[in-house]
Parts: sequence; structure tokens; C-alpha cells
Amino acid sequence: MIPSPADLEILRELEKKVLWLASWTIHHANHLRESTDGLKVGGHQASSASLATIMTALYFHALRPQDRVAVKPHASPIFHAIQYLLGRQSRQKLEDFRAYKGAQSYPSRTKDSDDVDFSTGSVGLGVAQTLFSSLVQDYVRAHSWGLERPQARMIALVGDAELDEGNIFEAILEGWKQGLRNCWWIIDYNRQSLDAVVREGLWARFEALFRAFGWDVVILKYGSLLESAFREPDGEKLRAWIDNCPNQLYSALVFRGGAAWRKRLLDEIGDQGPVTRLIEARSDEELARLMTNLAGHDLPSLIEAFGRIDHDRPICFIAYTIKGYGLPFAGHKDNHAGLMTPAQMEALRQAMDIRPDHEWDPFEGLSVAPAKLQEFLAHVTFATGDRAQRAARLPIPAELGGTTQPVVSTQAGFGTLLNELGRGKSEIADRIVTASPDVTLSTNLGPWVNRRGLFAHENMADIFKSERIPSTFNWDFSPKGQHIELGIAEMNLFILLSALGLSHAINGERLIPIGTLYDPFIQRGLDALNYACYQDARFILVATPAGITLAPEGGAHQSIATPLIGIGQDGLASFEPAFVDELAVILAFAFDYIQRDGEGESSERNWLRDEIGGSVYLRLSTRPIEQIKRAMTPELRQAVVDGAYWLRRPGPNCQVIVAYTGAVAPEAIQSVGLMAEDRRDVGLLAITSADRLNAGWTAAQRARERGLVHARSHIERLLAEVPSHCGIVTVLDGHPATLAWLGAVHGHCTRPLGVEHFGQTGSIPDLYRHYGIDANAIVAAAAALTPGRPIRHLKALP
Ligand SMILES: Cc1ncc(C[n+]2csc(CCOP(=O)(O)OP(=O)(O)O)c2C)c(N)n1
Ligand SMILES: [Mg+2]
Repeated sequence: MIPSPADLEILRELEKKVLWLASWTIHHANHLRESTDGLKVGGHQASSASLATIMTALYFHALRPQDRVAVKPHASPIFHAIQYLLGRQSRQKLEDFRAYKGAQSYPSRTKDSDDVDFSTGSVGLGVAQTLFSSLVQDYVRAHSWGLERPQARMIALVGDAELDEGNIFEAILEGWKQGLRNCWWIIDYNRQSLDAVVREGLWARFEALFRAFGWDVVILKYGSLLESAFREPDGEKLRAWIDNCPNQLYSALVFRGGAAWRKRLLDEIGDQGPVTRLIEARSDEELARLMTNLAGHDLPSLIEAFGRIDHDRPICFIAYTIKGYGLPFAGHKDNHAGLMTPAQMEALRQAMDIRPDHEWDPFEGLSVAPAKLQEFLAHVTFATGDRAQRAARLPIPAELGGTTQPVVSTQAGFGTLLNELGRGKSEIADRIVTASPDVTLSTNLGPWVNRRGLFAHENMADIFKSERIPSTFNWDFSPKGQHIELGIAEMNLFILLSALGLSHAINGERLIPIGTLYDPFIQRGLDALNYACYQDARFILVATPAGITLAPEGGAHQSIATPLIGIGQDGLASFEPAFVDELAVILAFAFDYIQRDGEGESSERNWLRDEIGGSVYLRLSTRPIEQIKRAMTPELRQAVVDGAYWLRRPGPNCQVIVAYTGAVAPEAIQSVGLMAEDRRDVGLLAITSADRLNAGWTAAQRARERGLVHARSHIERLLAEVPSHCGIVTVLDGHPATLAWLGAVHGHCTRPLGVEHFGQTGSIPDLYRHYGIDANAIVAAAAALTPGRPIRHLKALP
């Protein structure tokens, strides 16, 4: 819809106001707020200014309430200013921009109180998130959920240098495979990155690239002033001159202003007839305005371009802009971190007609009457109604079933549990979406996929099946399928999980996303995983196989640091079970945990923030191990979820305990047997979650420091049973620091065993021996820790 001239005038006023408020917010944070301690906090005035017009056109005109936007991180001040004008951001938060509890430097779903759809900050990730959110919207609708809601466009405001990030290209390729729709990327083509001016002709590479993947490409180069100048006699000469002007020169002239434009233009095309008149008919100021009238700063051009789109194919808009437009450092190549001086700010204040002490007034200095502006803002389409979506929690089964072999791996157990869920009928099973970057079969999702099928917009039969060629796997695609098969790009997996894991908030439809990948490749997608957790997306990550236990595969496929990632990653509860009955308990817990969103206090039982919930990471193994025949009591179930239980309680004469995690359970059990004749009452602590134990311990200490003297965490209670002279040997197939902290809980002398150096090929016994995590190494560590007679079964270490 084209706005009326009166509305266009209002939009122009709002564009000015947005630029002012964003600039003032940054200025205030840097020069005026008392608590800056003389420290300049930056704020990206230039980067923000680049998007002021585009965001005005979008938020105040083109967007609909259901549309979702990822805003380029450095346009955060513009975003907050718009939210402020729409009554969704407080003045206090703007005054506290970049300060404690103030508006965030980069738009954040979790830390900002205004209406952020997707967090951004690490460039490239928010962009890809819009693409995957679009796929998730299609997934939800294909399953006949939420059809009563209008379809959203998923929109990213992208920096031109942001497109250097490889994850964007991975996403584009995946989007093409998956039939991407309803996705708009608007490239802020200011031809500047952080350090410098970008390469000439970059737009042409972008155009070719996007077209190659089926996107519509709309190039928004010249604004309405320039377009009308081009229609003057000889105007085409001016167009040709700008088209051929190198980016660096254009930027330099933008910075230098009207007189410089005039000199350069007259020198280069001034002797060519009518074009001279075109130049000379304008004052310096008018000439500068004309020459910087790029489409990205021209409301009518933008509104017209956005309004013209009449299809749902993905679109890339390449919008020419000027970094720092409207501000004194416009176009200067060093302007990324540039801050306006107080004198420059004063000049801008005067130019904008803003009285001292009225800087935050929404309508100060505007030529349209406040009542009219108010009226306009009250009816902005985007801001009508509550945009937040919610979805009820799904009931979860009390227990997960499935028969497993007496000797089995956690990875095989995972396949069985999921297969069993897929076989039955339950709401939770219908809402599960699995995804994997080309490791569906090798992470044991095959049986589940056989039952529930692969997702695609169109039906695609498994030709092998129709040709009656025997195959273990049924690879049928349909709109009702529940597995999203991705290409080998772990970044895409994490961003897809991020999108699936926000479906309850974005689409109002809850999904239970489960992503599988090889454990070492978590590191390939780590920033995207961090991003997903930062915006509080909810999913279950099943990383399998893990560690050097993947013996013959060698060092390139063996993970060492992932247990530390499991501890260190906020928003992600990590587990590494050894036995399948533990896994069944943890998976059932995970289905519930990822749906929690309470604000509650820590529970007094384990001092974790369990009421709030989060995502879950399961580190699994391919090593078949003998299962323990036992009943799953409520106490054991709780302990498995809390992170540890005694597989063998330490006796009163205990000198040493062994604490193990995961696939090395047989070695830990064996070591206790080997020591039995020479060390009495040895305890064996099974640790299912170093992460949750550690988090509970930290939280309990903090609670005690605040005066809750009786606060005790799960690990504190468990280790309270261990006499203080006792040693602890910890062991896992991962970095030893994962469990090393256990010694600090009550001051037990501790020897952490684990893997610190790259793995290699070999058999499991070869490698466990080499890296010192076999039974003999555990015994040797115990012998060295505890005085007493030599342990008979101890062999010399290699
Ligand atoms: C992953 C990542 N690497 C580096 C940065 C630091 N950084 C912030 S902005 C920027 C350049 C942005 O250029 P562009 O996308 O063109 O945006 P502009 O500032 O021109 O609007 C860089 C390198 C970041 N935020 N994220
Ligand atoms: Mg740029």
C-alpha cells in the first residue's frame, strides 16, 4: 500500500527522529551518563545511521504483526529507538543503553525487554536464523498446525560485510534444497565493513549468487531525487558517472560534501553540455543531497519496492546506503567505531531543532503536530496487538520403554528409545522433529526415520523401495515427515535447532527438536550453538559417538573438549550416561526440561535452576557395555537426573573412591574389583552429569554466602559420606578437568584421569591404556593417592 502524502511526510519525520534518538542514545552513553567512568562504550553511530531509513520504512509501514526480523547487530540503537516510539521501550532503558540492565548493545531476545524477534551479535547467525525460521514455519503448517495464523515473512537486515560469513552460504544452499519461501534479506549495501571499504562490484557477485539459488534479487540503487535528475537533459551522463565511480571515491566525496562533489563532477563531466546545467542549477547543499540520494535512504523508493513484492519466493534486496548517513562522518572509511564529538552533537541538535533537556521527547523538533504523530503511531500495522506467541506444554510420558540387549551402547539405546516412541501414539512423538547433518544413519536415527519419514514440501518416494531393492532404510519424503535431513554443515544444524526450538514463541506451536551429530563436530558449529542457547531456543542435542572410545576412527573424529563445553555452555544441561536405563530417565527428563519456562527460584533439593529449563546435550557412545540389571527406583531416577549416584557406597574404612562418567564405566567397575583385596570399602560414584553437579554446587555455595546456611547441593551430600582422608580418582573419556573440581567440594585429594591430547587409531584397550583411562591406570592413580600396601593387581604403566 502506498502511503498518502500526509503519511509520507510523517514517515519522513519519523526517519529523522529515529536517527536522532539512536545518535543521542549513543552520545548519552558515551559522554553524559555518569557511570561511564570516562570509558567510551562505543555504539556504532555510523552503522546504525546506515539503516535508519530502511528500518523506518519497514517498521512504520511495510511490516505486518506476524513478520519477524533479525536486525543487524550494530543497528541496535535504531531498533530500540523505533521500539521507544512505538511505546515498547522505556526511556530509562535507552538512557542505560549498554549499561547494567539497560537496552542491549545488540538486540537480544533474552536480555532486552522490547520486542526482539531474533538475537543478533555474532554476524551471520541472525541472518541464517531467518531462513531456518521460514523452513520451520513451513514445517509447522505442513503438519496442519497454526493454519489459522497468517504466514510470516522472515526478514534479515544484513550488513554487506556480514555476507563474508561462511555460515550464510551454507544456509543459502540448504534453503535451496528445502524449497525456502517467505524470506527477505535486505542487504545494507554501504560498501563498508569494520576496517575498510569493500571490493568493487561486490553487488554483482551477490546478485549472481542469490539468483543461482532461486532467489529474486531486487537492486535498490538510486533514490527518487537521483532518478528524476537522470530524467533531466543529459541526466544519463550523471548516472553513468556514478555507476563508474569507485566505492572509495564515492565515500570520500560523501564525507567531503557539496563543494567537493561540484568540483569533481565539473572536472570529469562538466564540459559535456546540458549535464553542466544539471550540476550548476543546484547549491552545494542540494548537490550533496542529490548525490547521496541512494535508494536505501529514500523512503518512497523503499516503500514502493517492498510493496511491489507479490510472490513468496525468497528475495534479496541489495539496498545502496551510506554508512553514517545524515551524520558528520558519513562515508569516512574509519567511521565504524566513530563517535560524534559534543560539538558535532550540538550542531545536529540545532539542525534537528531540539531544545536542551528535550532530547528524549518523542516529537520534539518535528514539523507535524504531535497529535497527528501520536495517531499515526497508534495505528502502525506492525505494532497492533501482542506479537508474542505462546504454546502450552506437552504432556510427557512417565517412562520411556524399549527392549535392549544385555550388552549395548548408549547410542544404540537412544535409537531403540526413539524407535519405541515413534511406534506408539503420543502427542510428544508427533511433535518431535529430528534433524541431522548427513549423519542420520550413523547416529542411529534410522529406525525413527523409518517410522516417521522425512520432511519435504512434496512427496518423494524412496525409489529403492519402489524398485524392490532391499534396504534397511526407508527414505520417503512427505509434508508429514518428521525428520529434516540437512547437508553436512553443522552450523546449519544448530541454527535449525535454534529456529525449531523457538517455534513455541515464534509460531505458537511447540516442537520437540532433536538434533544428532558426531560429538567432535560440535566444535564446528559452536558459535551457532552458543547463539541458539543465548536466545533461549529449546532443543535436545544428541552427540554421538564421542571420545577416543571411537577408537579405530582416529584422532580427527575423537572428541576431547566437549565435556568442558557441556559444563561451560550456558542454557545447556549436559549429560553423559553410561547405561541405557539412565539414558531413558534423562531423555524423559529432557522432554520436560526443554518445555519449562518458569522464573522460579532454585530448588532446595539440588540448587539448580530447574524451573527455568533450557536445552539438553547428551554425549553418547558407540561402545556396547554390559548393562546392570536393576529396578529404576524413584530415588535412582532422581539421582540420575541430578547428576550422580553411588554404584557402590563407600564404607566406613574407605581410603579411595572412583568417580567415573560415561563409556569408561566397565574400567571403573573393574578397577574397584582389582583394588578390593588391598583397599577396603572402595566407593564407586556414577556421574551422569558433571555439568549439573557443578552447577548445583556453585549455586549452593552462593546461597550459603547469602545466608541460606542449610543449602546443600547434590554432590555435597554425596561426598559428605566420604571420609576426609579419602582420595578421589576421577575418570572419563574426555578432558580430565571435567571432574577435577570434585576435590574442591569437601577438600578430598583428587587425581583426575582423562584425555588431554589428540587421539589416534587403535582398539579401545590400546587407546585406554595409552591415554591412561583403563582399569590399571585407575588403580595406579588410587595407589599413588592412598597410603597402604601395594595393590597386587597393579601392573607397570606404559
Ligand atoms: C562473528 C563476528 N565477527 C566479528 C564481529 C565484529 N564486527 C562487528 S561489525 C563488523 C563489520 C560489519 O560490517 P557490515 O556487516 O558491512 O556492517 P556495517 O557496519 O557496515 O553496517 C565486524 C567485523 C562480529 N560482530 N561477529
Ligand atoms: Mg557495511
